[in-house]
Amino acid sequence: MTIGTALIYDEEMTKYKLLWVDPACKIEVPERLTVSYEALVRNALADRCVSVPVREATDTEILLVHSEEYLEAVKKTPSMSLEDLKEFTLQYGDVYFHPNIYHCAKLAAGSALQLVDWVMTKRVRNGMALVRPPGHHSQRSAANGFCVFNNVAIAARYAQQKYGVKRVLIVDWDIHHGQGVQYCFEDDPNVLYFSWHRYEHQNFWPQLRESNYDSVGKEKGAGFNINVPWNQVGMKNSDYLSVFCHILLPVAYEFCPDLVLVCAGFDSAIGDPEGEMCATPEIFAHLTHLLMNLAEGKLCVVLEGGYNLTSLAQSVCQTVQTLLGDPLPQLADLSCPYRSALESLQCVRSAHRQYWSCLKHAAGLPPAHISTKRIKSVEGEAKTETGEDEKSTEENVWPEPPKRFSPTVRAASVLSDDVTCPDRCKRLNANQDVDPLIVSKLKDSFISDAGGCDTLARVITLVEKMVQNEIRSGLALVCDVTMAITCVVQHVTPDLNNRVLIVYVGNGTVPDHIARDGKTLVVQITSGNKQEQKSKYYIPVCLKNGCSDTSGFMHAVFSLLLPLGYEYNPNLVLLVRMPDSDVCDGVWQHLTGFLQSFAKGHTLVLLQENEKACVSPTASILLGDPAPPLENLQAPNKDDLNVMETLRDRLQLNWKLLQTISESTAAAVQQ
Ligand code: Q9C
Ligand code: ZN
Repeated sequence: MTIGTALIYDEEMTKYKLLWVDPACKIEVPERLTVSYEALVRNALADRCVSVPVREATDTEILLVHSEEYLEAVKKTPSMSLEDLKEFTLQYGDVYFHPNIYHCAKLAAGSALQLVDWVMTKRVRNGMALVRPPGHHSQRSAANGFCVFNNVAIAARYAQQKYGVKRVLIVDWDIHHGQGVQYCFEDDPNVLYFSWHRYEHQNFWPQLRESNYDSVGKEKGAGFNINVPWNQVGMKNSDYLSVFCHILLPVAYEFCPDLVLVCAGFDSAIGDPEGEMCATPEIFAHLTHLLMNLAEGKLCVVLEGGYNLTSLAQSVCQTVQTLLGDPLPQLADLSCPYRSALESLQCVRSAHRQYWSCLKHAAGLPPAHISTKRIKSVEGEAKTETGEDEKSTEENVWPEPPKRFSPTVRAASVLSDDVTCPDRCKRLNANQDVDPLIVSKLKDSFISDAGGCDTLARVITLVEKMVQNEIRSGLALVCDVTMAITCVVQHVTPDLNNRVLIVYVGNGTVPDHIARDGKTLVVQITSGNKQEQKSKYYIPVCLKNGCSDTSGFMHAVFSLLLPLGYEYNPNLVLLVRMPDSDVCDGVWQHLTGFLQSFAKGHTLVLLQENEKACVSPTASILLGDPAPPLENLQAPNKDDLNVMETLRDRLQLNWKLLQTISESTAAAVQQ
């Protein structure tokens, strides 16, 4: 089921460049593509992908987005003289033409279409296209911002037309606003466009009023255009993750796309001269992973910007490696999102609360002091275009992302022989695989019947192999979940560096001694009333209708569990399911998928013995198969929302990634 990842690249797209002096355009160089591709080859990633050939987009395809006049004008550029090209270029903003760029622009758009073809026909699960020129700034009748044809916009229309795809999600993580994409789909409720971008109160290119958070789409498309303006430079991993957890993911799951396209600009990464942000290349592994279970895994990533060649190449590798299914890198020391980021977050959530039921409960108004008017930058403080900011680039040194090692065994199970499970999941056998030392140790510590002890010994063996990085993730049916949790925690936490995230789904009592010292963080999603929180490290989320409530459950995952997990940064995740939990398979599968963001994918799923039916669906996710779409996410129950919001309010003092309004605003509201 886990089919491959496409990689589209052709050297031909390196064969155009800037032929005259233009400071605005000098960063868009052919090496952007060669360094990205060479890094994929060097890291043995290119070889693991399915190499898909490029093709030119046809006139008809280009005309899905662009005007005939514009296409005809661009068609003339290959035969133009240098002077004519310069002249032609002048009518557009921050773009250049070259005799070969028309050819490359057709290949770039065609690459995006090839990717859509291969994904839609299931020849691959997902993929990435490395293309030049980029696309997201180009408009119906205009080139702009290094872009000639709008590759991703064309791909979205093409998917709708050729494959009858209904809903397309476009995630634009480039640091510039893809205004071309916004204009194309502004009034279209079937294409949800999300973009975050450096904005600085309209002082950053392209300096458009309509890039602000209050441009939400028009007419029928109202609510389907989401702009997240960054009003300061220096945004970091936690700022990006916060926007994913508190805006994009809940909305994307409610939208329930049939296809996801990414405008993948890596100028949003550290070291980039345009973005001047501080997010590390590893963040793109996480952004990619968080999108990988939407649309049954149909994810097409298309290169846009990215101008620091080192940062770009590393970010591309992180993205492709994630598409291939390798374990995610840990994101250590996630700090509090910046106040400016929280202000933007709050503005976006309040602007969209009328359109999305997952945001209904968001604070009603943007903070009072935030104006949508342009704030003129102060003289002297303003960044000039004269290249005077070398300093900031120098300060940005970052370590090369560590190698992401993949254990040889992707998933293993501890099951009795009568329980069926996909063959790709390795069964840990009682006789061959268990260290007798573990068995005798267990017999000493726990009073238990011989059978139970044998299972526990296999579970501990499994955990040990996960710690040793021989196995990535595991699954076990045990007769006493509480006992199993205790054993596992006692086995791994004596190592002072180990932290275990325990996600406990359903009713039952988590042993008191476990959730106290910070070596474990317990998040329990349950029905009915749990007593007051015992410590910072025991967090009960009580849903009125229990875990059967899909919307409430997913809301808890996005607004609580993911931020908590990222901030806690565990080395092991224990996912526990009680028999009466009533959580539906689909929700369970998405939860299992999300948890693999943490602990380098080391997730151990513990199921109480009569939960045999969910063994296969769980194993399939651990093995990397995409989860089925969750259709029809309704508004979460009002009482549940209140419970979760109250919880978030209370916990955000300790857990900073839970915040959705800035502290200054919170203080102002309380006065
Ligand atoms: N320093 C893409 O990333 N403006 N295009 C440069 C401001 C043009 C970016 C001048 C930036 C275009 C695809
Ligand atoms: Zn860009």
